Amino acid sequence: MTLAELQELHSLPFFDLLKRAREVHEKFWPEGKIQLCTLLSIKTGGCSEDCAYCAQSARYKTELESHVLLEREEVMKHARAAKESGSTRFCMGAAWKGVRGGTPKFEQVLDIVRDVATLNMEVCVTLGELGPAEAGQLRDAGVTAYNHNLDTSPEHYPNIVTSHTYEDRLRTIRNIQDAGISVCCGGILGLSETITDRLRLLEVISNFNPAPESVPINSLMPMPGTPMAENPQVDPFDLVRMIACARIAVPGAKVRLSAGRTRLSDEVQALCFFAGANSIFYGEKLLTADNPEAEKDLALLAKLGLQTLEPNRALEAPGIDPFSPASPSPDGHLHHHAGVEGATAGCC
Ligand code: SAM
Ligand code: DTB
Ligand code: SF4
Repeated sequence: MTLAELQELHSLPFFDLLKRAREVHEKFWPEGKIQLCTLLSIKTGGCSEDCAYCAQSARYKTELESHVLLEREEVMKHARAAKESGSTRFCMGAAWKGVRGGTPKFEQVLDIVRDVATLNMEVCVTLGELGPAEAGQLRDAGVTAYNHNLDTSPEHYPNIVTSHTYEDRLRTIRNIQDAGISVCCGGILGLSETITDRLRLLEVISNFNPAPESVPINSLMPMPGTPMAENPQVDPFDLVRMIACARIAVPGAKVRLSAGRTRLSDEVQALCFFAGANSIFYGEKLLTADNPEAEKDLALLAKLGLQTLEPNRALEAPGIDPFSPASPSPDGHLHHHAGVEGATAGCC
């Protein structure tokens, strides 16, 4: 979608936007189920990067307890527990600028991925910058999706991060796509961005080819010691609008209502599900920050009559109607690698 199209959508009266998003959601996701994903930080803190929202950056004096890369058995313990609790996707995060093939650390990550892949869950990792060879090795080890967020617009990004560029992020995304791994790419609201920045992010993401498999929408969790520690909370109606726009812009992707749910009421979360969110992080912890209790989430889903999704390691796109104006490329997600260049034109 273009920025102008997104601006037109976003400026609709709230209920008109919700109605449009709901129509797209029901068409692309007729079963209306919610995917449960569990996060684990496998390497915490001490990151060289200066992302202004992140408690794991070594540049800021935060209250975080760092730890080195976890051992395989420790990770497996968490992955098994996640599966038993009903999660169908296990997402492992590492506070690194990126990974390099041939290093003992990367070999250890590959071993961890091979183990977790035996559980028959979707296996997602988020390890920072990635080259083509490393992407291929992760795919061969059993990674089904790679999370690499663009977080905001290309214009606002340098106000948030200076230690790497938007171009660097897009290059990694291209490497993931080329390796045939599904891309999980989204952003954060609450980084002192404008509405235009939010819609520019969606413009870029909606022009990925293949389309992303999932789009996480995080709300900033202000972390003491970071430059964004005092940022105000995002207006819940703005969050719902963003979810609705993401649903329309990337109709075949799971839209994940991600960080920040501890500060959302049940009613706002219900509105987000209505507007097209169909995945959440599930379990008491995100990477380092708090998440709602599992029982509380299950109670909310039950109250809303929402069922949870079964695992899908193939990560196939749902039925895509090639004649619908809201459709992504008819070729779908994983087969056609036109890449992200179209998205970068004029952006960076
Ligand atoms: N180092 C890797 C990277 O930067 O891609 C992976 C880990 S990083 C913590 C993953 C994502 O978590 C970030 O891109 C950002 O969208 C989100 N995130 C980090 N800190 C956050 C916070 N305080 N509030 C909301 N989202 C946050
Ligand atoms: C994503 O978009 N959000 C998750 C996951 N992908 C890796 C991470 C949220 C992190 C929230 C802050 C924390 O736990 O430190
Ligand atoms: Fe490091 Fe990722 Fe945090 Fe940035 S977001 S400081 S790259 S862990």
